[in-house]
Amino acid sequence: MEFVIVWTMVELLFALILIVALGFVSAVFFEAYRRKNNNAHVEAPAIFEDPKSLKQVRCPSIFDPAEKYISLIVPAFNEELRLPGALEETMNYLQQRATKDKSFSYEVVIVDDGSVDETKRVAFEFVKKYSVDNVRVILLGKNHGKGEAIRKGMLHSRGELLLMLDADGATKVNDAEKLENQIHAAAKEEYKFGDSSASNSSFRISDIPIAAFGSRAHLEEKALATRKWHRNFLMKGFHLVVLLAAGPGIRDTQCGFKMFTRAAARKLFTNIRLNRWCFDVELVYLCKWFRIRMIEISVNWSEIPGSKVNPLSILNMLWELVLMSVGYRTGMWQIHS
Ligand SMILES: Nc1nc2c(ncn2[C@@H]2O[C@H](COP(=O)(O)OP(=O)(O)O)[C@@H](O)[C@H]2O)c(=O)[nH]1
Ligand SMILES: [Mg+2]
Repeated sequence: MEFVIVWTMVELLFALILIVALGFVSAVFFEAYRRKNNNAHVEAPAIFEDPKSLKQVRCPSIFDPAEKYISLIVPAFNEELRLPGALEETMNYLQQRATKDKSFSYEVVIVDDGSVDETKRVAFEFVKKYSVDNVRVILLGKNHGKGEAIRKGMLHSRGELLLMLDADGATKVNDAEKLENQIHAAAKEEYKFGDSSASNSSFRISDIPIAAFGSRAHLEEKALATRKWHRNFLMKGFHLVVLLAAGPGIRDTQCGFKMFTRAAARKLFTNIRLNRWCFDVELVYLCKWFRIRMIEISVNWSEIPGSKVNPLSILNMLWELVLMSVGYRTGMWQIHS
């Protein structure tokens, strides 16, 4: 009799595991299918308003020709405390560069998706101070995630080069020059710029698809030595999953400091489907698919208190990576060029 009960328990457990696994697989396929046409995205128009005149400003599109040299896209969610300092520093840097070099033009696009603190007010204060031509705010209403905020910012910016950077100033903005220099060098190489037979006059950096990934991989050894073993274990595990999902090429996919040429951004951000923490991994996958040249460049990085990453984000990361693998590998997610 006891023997029978034991087996019944094992069977029950087995059935339960089977049900959970089946449920998970169905959920993945359902969600991947739902995102088939990128329709998980927010297609609300991005409307910019000049807080001084209260007039609406025409919303640019990534398909328009560039009007600025560089756009900085800053995702900001509940950043009333961290945004002001980092943004002030960024604006000082940009203004200094513009004073020195008359051909340097810029814009900062802050994307807030439903912050419940004073982020919106803080951001609009910067618009007032620096004018709507230089600082713009996109409000997405409700929270969609960092990836979605960046996607929206990229699709409505005007730069030849587009830089995404975190609102906490974890990477100092002057490292942008490192990325710019490497992009310029790679572009020249790609088009044999040094070759006198190439036509230099028609050369526009915005037309050459290149992605520069800021990287903290050079800090990894030190981090491994100082962090708790379980965090290192998690990190190694994450690297392995990323490798399986997107393949090799970029050691640090998750750094918040990345620069794209307009041509690259147009291809990448019209296709991207992940909207939270793992959109960076999808960027790597898409770069490879499009054969967009990727460069990984070491940048400075400081851990700023107040991170929005929590244990739930880790589950979300795994979920997004599974979604992506299923979406692309089953052919459900088509890439449009
Ligand atoms: N718009 C938007 N930004 C987000 C969201 N989650 C994170 N961010 C932004 O992403 C950047 C990096 O976030 P942070 O919490 O510092 O991540 P960590 O540095 O990886 O620990 C910051 O600018 C955040 O405001 C979100 O849901 N929406
Ligand atoms: Mg941070």
